[in-house]
Amino acid sequence: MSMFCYQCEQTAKGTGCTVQGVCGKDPVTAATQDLLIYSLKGLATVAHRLRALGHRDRHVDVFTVESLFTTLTNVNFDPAAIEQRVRRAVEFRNKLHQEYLDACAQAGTKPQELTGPAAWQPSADIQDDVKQIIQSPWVQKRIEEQGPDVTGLQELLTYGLKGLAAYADHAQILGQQDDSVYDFVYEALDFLATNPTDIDQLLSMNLKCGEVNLTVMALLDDANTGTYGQPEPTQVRITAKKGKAILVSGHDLKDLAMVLEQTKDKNINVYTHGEMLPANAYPGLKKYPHLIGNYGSAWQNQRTEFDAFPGAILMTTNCIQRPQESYKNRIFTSGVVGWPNVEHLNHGNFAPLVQAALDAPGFEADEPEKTITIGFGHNAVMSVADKVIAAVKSGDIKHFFLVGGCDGAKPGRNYYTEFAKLVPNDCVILTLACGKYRFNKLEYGNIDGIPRLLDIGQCNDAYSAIQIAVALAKAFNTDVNSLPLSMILSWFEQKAVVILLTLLHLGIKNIRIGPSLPAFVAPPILKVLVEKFNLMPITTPQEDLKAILG
Ligand code: SF4
Ligand code: SF3
Repeated sequence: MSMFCYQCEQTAKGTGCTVQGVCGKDPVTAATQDLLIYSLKGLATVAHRLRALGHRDRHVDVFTVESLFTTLTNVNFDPAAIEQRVRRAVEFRNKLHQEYLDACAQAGTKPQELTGPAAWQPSADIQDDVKQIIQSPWVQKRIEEQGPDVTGLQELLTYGLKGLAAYADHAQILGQQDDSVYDFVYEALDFLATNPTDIDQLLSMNLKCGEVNLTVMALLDDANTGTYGQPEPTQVRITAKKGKAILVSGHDLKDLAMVLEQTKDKNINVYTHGEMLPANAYPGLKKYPHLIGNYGSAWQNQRTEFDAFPGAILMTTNCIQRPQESYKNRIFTSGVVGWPNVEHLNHGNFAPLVQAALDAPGFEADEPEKTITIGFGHNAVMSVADKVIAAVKSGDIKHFFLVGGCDGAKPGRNYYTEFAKLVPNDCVILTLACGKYRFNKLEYGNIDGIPRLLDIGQCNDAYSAIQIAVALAKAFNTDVNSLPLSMILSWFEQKAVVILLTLLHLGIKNIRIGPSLPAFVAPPILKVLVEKFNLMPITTPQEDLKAILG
């Protein structure tokens, strides 16, 4: 075995990637990521204690959150960039440690002696540490030594933190931060640094992660809507127009805004891809006439779609895949994303992207116009709440299905297409995240003028879905679990993990999850989740619909 990673849904054989990641992650990158997580635990151990003495450091906070995000599936495959973060984590830890000693001296208290990751010193050449991990991967070692249940719960928390960090980073980029969020990130990493084995404690820390993530999602909602306005129902073109072209993928709205600004008088058309589709519904982004619409579909189709795209491509966040030679020179990364030898654009300077678009041929002709409707965030749905409530009361709407989450390459994900097709005509489908590409170009019609498919937005907009559910519950004087609403979720990476933790923290029951269960949730832990929350794996669309609608 040269690596061990089981953090995402496509993990090899449903148990763990041990030779090479299915995502393309190699053993060196995997081991360097393990080292980064370890060094962040050390940094957090010190930061957590220092914060208790009233000392905070925003620079370190942002670094910690960005570093966690870096290790999320399909974000950064560049071991050199990750190694640099390991060094900086140790530097920051040492700096904070000195501040901790000074603060203790000032307060007249005895500093705690720090051990484990907080005392770890990297080898002169970090590659020596990396080689050791490759010989004996740490997560695998913990599974062998303390069992899959405890290790799985520790990793569930680690992955929850990665997801939370991704959302916190997005919010922070647009100026929304909260000390309580950083406090929790350090508290949880410090907790993990002690190698906790108590199942109840681990479960409750996981639910706390879900709770804090709700705060993060609210911050992100404020950040997005405060900067670009409330998304509004919008017809988005999904076919190309003649001309030079740039494709922006991932989740980072600010990067897209900067690209739009820097191309506005360049005669270049800008398209969204994957999770960037919902950007077309924001007033502050759709005001640019050269934001043409969306091109392509979800992340796992990018190697074909980017190959066919006759322009330049920007990958702002997950999910990047190994670029093909055919477009390696016209794809760029930004933010925490990285791929060896792919040009990384820093500090909002997208000039190389613009130049690559001008050098590429562009689309030769307009494709026939086709559109889909998006933009049903909580504000838009709430504005027609009276209509929705009346339709439910009159029996015109019988049930709501939230069919949302990640997409991926597994054939089992056809379930979601089939499910959406089979949903009866008197039911409404709410959707979000990239899994919607499985069914968002089908015709659904409407009920009393309410579209039967309501696209809430990115996975980053899960807060909107929660707000809509809570508002419906309030309108019907009941709780979310008693609504005619079923959640059918698809997961792939760690952002979906933390959203699930948030839903569980909110006490939401009867969630169906697929296409397969996480490898890191061992059977005894699954049993607890089933007993407490009636969490269910998906079966077949027919059976699940029958079970829900009777
Ligand atoms: Fe495997 Fe997923 Fe880990 Fe990649 S991120 S190595 S595919 S488990
Ligand atoms: Fe998709 Fe990667 Fe998760 Fe934002 S882009 S949902 S998988």
